[in-house]
Amino acid sequence: MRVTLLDYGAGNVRSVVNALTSLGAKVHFVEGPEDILSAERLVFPGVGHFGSIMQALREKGLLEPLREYLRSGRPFLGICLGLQVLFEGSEEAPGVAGLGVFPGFVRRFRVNLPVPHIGWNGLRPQKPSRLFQGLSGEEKFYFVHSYYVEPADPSLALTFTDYGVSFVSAIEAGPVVALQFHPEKSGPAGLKILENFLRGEGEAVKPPRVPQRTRLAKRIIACLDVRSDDQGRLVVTKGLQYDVREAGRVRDMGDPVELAQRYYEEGADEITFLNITGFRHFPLQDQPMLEVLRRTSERVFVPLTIGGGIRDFTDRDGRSYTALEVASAYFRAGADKVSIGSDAVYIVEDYLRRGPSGRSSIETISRVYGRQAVVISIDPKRHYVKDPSETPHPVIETALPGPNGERYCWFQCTVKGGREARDVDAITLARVCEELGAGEILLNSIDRDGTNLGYDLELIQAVSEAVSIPVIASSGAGCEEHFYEVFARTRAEAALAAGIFHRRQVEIPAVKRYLREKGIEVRLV
Ligand code: 1PR
Repeated sequence: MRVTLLDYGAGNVRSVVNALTSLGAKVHFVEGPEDILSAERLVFPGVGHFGSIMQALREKGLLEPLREYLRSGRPFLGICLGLQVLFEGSEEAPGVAGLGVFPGFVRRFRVNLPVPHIGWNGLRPQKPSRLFQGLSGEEKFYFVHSYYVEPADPSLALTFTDYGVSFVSAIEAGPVVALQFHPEKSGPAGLKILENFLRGEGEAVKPPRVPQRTRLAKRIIACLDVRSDDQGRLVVTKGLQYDVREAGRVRDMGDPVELAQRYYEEGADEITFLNITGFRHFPLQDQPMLEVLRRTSERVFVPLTIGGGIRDFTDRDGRSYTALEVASAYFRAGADKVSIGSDAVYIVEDYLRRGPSGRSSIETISRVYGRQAVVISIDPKRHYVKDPSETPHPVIETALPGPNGERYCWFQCTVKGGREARDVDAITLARVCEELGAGEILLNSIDRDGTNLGYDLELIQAVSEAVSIPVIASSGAGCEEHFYEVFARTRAEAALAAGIFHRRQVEIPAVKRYLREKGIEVRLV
């Protein structure tokens, strides 16, 4: 089945292509106006900024062909910005006209909640549609956006979603459908919607169980620490307090692509790969890691994050690469987000001395790919003091006293996989990174990593209270109760674990069922 894809060149459309291909579609790219006019089915996955997308369409001479196609009665699927540009204009780009196919405007969220709205949320269908065939109504879909459409004609709304406000999360008008969420990143439910669009036949239905109000789910993330073993093969490994060797050999927990696929099938809401020796090697020479990402993104349809070695780099021949170039290679290989570790510490040290440079990896990558694509991975260690006056860093009074009975501690950042401690604390680091454009914090703990003792709740609470972007709690999960604790007692939006999943001590479905029973909103597959 032939699908024409409109890629205006701003972002990663690989996941949309992978999802369509996995459903048997043959994807052709729009190269000029005639490809739009001759398309049988057109898919428009918009990424980036409303103003840039409209400018790119104008410069490529695609505006009129697109309007003509939308009037032609042939199937159209818009995704995210591919929905928003159908309207007259957006608060994101005042004065820039949209396609104006439907009357109405695009508004920014003005809610007392973190913006962008990132994560898995539900749908409240407003009318029957072929797209809902095979759905129960309880599924959740992956959203990442700061703006939503307000159609002037209420009958356009296909679904509503709640996030501080009820907003239109999908529209349908004859053969034209457009979705605010990303079906290509929404697991089996998203693939079902894409399949229903591609089939384009059958009865319009309403799912049997429609929620009264939809809720954002807390996310469960599976993390794969990847490095070469002593034979040079890339393997998933797992450390204890960051030491990944056992009897002198790198612990081998399995193949990265196979494990990622297993976690996807078990219901992981995201998969994170950390190339843990990325600080030593140059990641663009690390073709196997790019290949792992490519192969994973062909079969795993939830968001993928990659970390390790995202920084400016000069290779042996003296050629320099920017962190943005490194990140772009990862996005092209199928990543949705990159995670920055050591470089974030150096950036914050520099910021505290001189203020923002405008050229750091955090600033450059978030300007091009958006805030939501930049995660900061922090590797802190507890540093105990007898009295808060001993340090200029923000201290907490801890319920877990230090080795000499110290009642206070601060959380010291490290670089190079925990090998080197720096004079920066995790709270300051998180705050500055948010200001520079980071979209999420992945908060590890060297003290808890691999111990199964539970998350460092004091650390997670301190950092998540200091920022308004989502915090992913990491390190130490040992049983279902630990996941509940972190959601009940801190403001973490997501919980990440590695060892217990690799060793099958606890599996993802069991974690989610436990959380659901305790009243925590989760996505069940
Ligand atoms: O500094 O930008 O090159 O990034 C390197 C990345 O690799 C950082 O994100 C850093 O956290 C990670 N990393 C470096 N060395 C190690 C190591 O283990 N020796 N792994 C490492 C960090 C921590 C988590 C782990 C959780 C959960 N691993 O990723 O998965 O602690 O584990 P658990 O559930 O088993 O307790 P750069």
